[in-house]
Amino acid sequence: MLKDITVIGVPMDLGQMRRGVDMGPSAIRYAGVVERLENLDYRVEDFGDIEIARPEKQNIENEGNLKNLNGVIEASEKLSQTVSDVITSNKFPLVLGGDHSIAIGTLAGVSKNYKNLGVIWYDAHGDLNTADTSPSGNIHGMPLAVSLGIGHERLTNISEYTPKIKPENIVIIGARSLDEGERELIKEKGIKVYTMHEVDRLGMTKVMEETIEYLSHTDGVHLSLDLDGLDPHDAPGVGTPVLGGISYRESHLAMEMLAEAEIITSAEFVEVNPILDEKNKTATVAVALMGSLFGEKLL
Ligand code: B3U
Ligand code: MN
Ligand code: MN
Repeated sequence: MLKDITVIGVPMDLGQMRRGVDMGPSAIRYAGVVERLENLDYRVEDFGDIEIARPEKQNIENEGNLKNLNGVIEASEKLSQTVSDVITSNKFPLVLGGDHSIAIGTLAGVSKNYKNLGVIWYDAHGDLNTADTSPSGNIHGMPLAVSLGIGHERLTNISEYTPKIKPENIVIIGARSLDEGERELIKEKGIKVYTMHEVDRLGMTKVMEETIEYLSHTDGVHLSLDLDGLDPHDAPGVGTPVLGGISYRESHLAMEMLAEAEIITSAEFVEVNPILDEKNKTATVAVALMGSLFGEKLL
C-alpha cells in the first residue's frame, strides 16, 4: 500500500431523496479517520470536500427517469479530475461519501490510470439500474451500470471515455436486494456476485479468497464499500437499510484479507447518513473498517 493517502470528501445527496447523507464526510472525519490512519504510519492529507450543488437549487423537472442529473454530472466531473490527480501524484485516494452516485466520478478518475481495473462492490444492492429499469430514478442505484458504459450518455461519458470497467473485473459482495433489470444484466454480462446466500454458505474467508484470486489478473483494485452492505444492526445510518446483511466481524475479516493481499489501490466508503444513525455508529464502523483495510492489527 502507498504510504501517502489523500482523503477526499464528497458531500453528495443528489443521487437519492433522503436528506443527511451529505453530512457523511463530516461524520467520518469526526469519527477520526485521519488520526486512525496516521497511527498506522501513513502520511494523510485531507483534500477537503468536492463542491456539490444543493438539492434546493436543482431543477425539479428530472431528465427522463434521472433525478438531479445535472448536479450529479457536475460533481462527477470534478471528483474524477481530483481522484486522477491524486493517483498521478502517487497517493492513495480515499473517497468519503455521500451517496453511491459518487462512484461514477471516482471510477472515472481511477480507471483513467489503469488498463485493467478490478472493482469490489460491497453492497446490499447491485447499483446496476438504468433510467429504464430503475424503480426510483435515483442515480445512486445506477453507478455500476454507468461505469460499465450502460445508461444515459451524459453519465457514461464522464471524463470523455467509456466504459470505465469490464464486467469480468467486477465482484459484488453482500447483495440481497436486486431489481429485475439488474438480475438480467448480471446474467447477460456474467458478473460475479456473492449474494448473502453465498456469504452464509461459503463463509467470508472463502468469499474473499475467491475474490482475490478472481481479480488476480487486474492491475489495480478499487474497493467501493456501501455501508448498507453491512447489516443494519451494525450500520443503521444508511438511507436504504436491508435486513440480513454482512456482519461487522465478517466485514473486518474481509478488510483484513484485502490488506494482507495488498491488492487495493483506491477506495470509497459511501452512504453514511448521520441523521439516520445512532450516535455516529455507522461512521465509526466505517473508520474501524478503514483501519483494517490499511493494515491495523491487534498484535
Ligand atoms: N435498487 C433500488 C434501491 C437502491 C439502490 N441503491 C440503494 N437503494 N441504496 C434503486 O432505487 O435503484
Ligand atoms: Mn450502493
Ligand atoms: Mn446499497
